Amino acid sequence: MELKDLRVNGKRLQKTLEDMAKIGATPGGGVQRLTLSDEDKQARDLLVKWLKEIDLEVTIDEMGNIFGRRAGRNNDLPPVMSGSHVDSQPKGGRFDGILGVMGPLEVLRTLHENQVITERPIVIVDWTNEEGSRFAPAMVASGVWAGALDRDWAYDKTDINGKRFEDELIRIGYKGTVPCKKSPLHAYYEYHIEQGPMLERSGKTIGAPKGILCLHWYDIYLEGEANQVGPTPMEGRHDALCAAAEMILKVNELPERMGGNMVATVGEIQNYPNSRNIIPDKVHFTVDIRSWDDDLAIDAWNKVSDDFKQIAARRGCPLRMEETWRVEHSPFSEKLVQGILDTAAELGYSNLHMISGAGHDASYMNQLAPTAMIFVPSIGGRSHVEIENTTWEDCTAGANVLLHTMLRSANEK
Ligand code: HGY
Ligand code: MN
Ligand code: MN
Repeated sequence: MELKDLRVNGKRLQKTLEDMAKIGATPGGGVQRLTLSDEDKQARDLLVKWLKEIDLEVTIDEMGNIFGRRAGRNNDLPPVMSGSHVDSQPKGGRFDGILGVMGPLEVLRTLHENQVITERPIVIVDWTNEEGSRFAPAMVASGVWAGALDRDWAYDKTDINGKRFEDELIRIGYKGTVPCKKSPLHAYYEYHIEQGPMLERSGKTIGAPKGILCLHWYDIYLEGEANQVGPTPMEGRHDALCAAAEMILKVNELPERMGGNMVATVGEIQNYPNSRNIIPDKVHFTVDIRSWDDDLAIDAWNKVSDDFKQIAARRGCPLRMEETWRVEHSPFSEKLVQGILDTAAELGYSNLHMISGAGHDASYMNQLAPTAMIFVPSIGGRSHVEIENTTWEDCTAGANVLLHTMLRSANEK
């Protein structure tokens, strides 16, 4: 068969996604595969089994990143890499991340069964802790591999129950010995659901984002004064939750205040002692600011953190603010992005040049090598929810575009 006529096996891709969706399946039809949980381990074990079935050289590095390497004709050449993540949000969907690992797996299965040898080696990767939900920050393992984050700093991160990242990596048996260190790449492709409404609204099948917004994460801690809610007069209270409530609305108002081109969200909050008849005296909440304009995002933070200081002072609630993580906006390789649009058109798929509001490991790979992403529609634009869904036809379409863009890059001398 001529290379141009190669197509993935959509039914087989669907089966791998269905098999993976059984791991950590939730009653609402989604998945819970929190980073370094038993469910994450199960998915990793299944992935490793599948990688070995097609004779890939499997390695696991110090951050638990799983690599499957397929030899090319010239193995001295930097490889083409494609991957994403098997971990999920607490009540996540059946496509976020896992499609970007099952997609390249399907591509390599297709090359394997057709005895296609490429000029360059090809590497598939599962990046540990892309989500950053259990252990902040997100994309931590691709960040360490890229040299942007420190391994031991990541090892010491703890979850809400005080469990350390490194200890959990050891517990599930995925703290590898291979150094988590970048190596030359010819190109990096990440296949992913859009997680937003743009493709569906425009009636297009394939999205090619020009890049990813910057992501800035902060953690806010407030102290108040706990007391019995009945006898304590309203005036003179130091109610940490009311202070937080005022601050959270300031975050919500921020994008409009900054003139748009930004999103800002408080997604996580803990309130203590969290008893209906005690005035709250400790609150922690998170702030997530994203924009294509890094300076605008920083200016937004400077403005809203000043508001926080004023609110805290007025309410007598001491405030601690930490910058948890920043990754710059990532403009992808124009050559690779155009290659995705052209390949989609050649394969007969409608396509859209767009932007990614969701963060991906591609942000860090983009700092090392020409990088681009392939998106397929999220039904209703929904993601990070159990009803996250994409049609099998669109999953297959995206995998075909991935097949041919990877082939083109892997056959470049
Ligand atoms: O935060 C994100 O956009 C990604 O899900 N880590
Ligand atoms: Mn993802
Ligand atoms: Mn996600």
